[in-house]
Amino acid sequence: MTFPYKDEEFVRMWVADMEFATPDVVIDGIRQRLDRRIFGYTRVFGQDYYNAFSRWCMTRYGWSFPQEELVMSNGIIPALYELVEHITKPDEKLLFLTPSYAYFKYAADFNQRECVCSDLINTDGYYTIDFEDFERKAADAKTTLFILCNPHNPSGRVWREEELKKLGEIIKKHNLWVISDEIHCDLLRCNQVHIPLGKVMPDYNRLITCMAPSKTFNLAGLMISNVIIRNEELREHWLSRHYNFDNPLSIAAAQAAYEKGGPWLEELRAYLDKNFAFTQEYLAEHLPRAKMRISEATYLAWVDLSAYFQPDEHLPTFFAYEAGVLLEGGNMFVQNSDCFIRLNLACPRAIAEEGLKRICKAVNEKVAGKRADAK
Ligand code: LCS
Repeated sequence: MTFPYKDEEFVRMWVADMEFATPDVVIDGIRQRLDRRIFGYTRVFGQDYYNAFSRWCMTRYGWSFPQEELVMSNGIIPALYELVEHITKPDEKLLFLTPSYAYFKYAADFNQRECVCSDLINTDGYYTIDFEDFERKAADAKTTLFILCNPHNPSGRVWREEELKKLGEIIKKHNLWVISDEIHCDLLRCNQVHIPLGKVMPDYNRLITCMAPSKTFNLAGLMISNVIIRNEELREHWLSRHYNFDNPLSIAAAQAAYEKGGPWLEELRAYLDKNFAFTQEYLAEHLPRAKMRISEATYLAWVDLSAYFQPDEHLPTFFAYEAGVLLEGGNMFVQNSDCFIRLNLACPRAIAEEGLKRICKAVNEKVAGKRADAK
């Protein structure tokens, strides 16, 4: 595609990674490992990594898991692709809540499994689960796997204990496998608390929890993430297909992040809170019919532009051409997402401001153009 902007002129508010440097403690961890100068085949052998990550989970979420349940993956996406293949049979279906991170659907498509979507209910920008609809879909004997995004990308919801318990009851009743993708769980607004699904379903064996330092510490390119598999047979299967070798620098980075990255994360969260408040105020002033509620988690703002666009308009293309802003939106989130854009606010405020300025200008010019056409 060719755009009226040069590559360096775009404001990037799309892919979910950050414009912030990873913390010094992580760089120091990598450097120390680098200085050992031996990079042979490596895996998470000792206790140290488990100790660091499990302490992180205990301190922040009051949740722990046995060491043997932890396996490593090069990412959550590859884990999803593999788990879907192994857990579901070819004629079985996979359930998730929509709007959704599209890779849940891609994991089904890749494995030629059917998807079943349960639309979230949007009340003034606050998304809740339609439990009746969810249970009806969960009750289908062919639905065997549910992928939960906890917290939820793109709505930013942090699921409350009552919601997780209700989901847990339905999951149990229908004996579903469940993958709880908790990759965004560290990125909470300062007044929020994350609850791992594993904490409200402590004895449920068909549960897999995915967490990673990648979003939290801007380490996605190091490709290291945690998959906690309770079911022994599934875990054995995973281990039989993976050597479970990992990049030694990635292990060092992740371990340092979990051991020493807490204070940096608190600063990041405070900064993100302000970016959200700023964005909400900016939109209220310059694009008053846009609806945005501050996300409870993630660094992603989910903005309803239905007052300005038709459902069939491709918003990422519109904003790339008309505003020089790269963002995600509309049917990139499977369904129940027409006329929404998602803005990545993990950037310096000046960049967010420039992006917002361009977004508002482009929409206001579109509206003005329409009015002029009408005359
Ligand atoms: N799961 C969720 C819910 C995500 O949001 C992402 C990244 C991943 C998994 C990817 O995990 P990885 O394979 O990197 O470990 N989300 C992105 C997004 O919404 N836009 O760009 C990336």
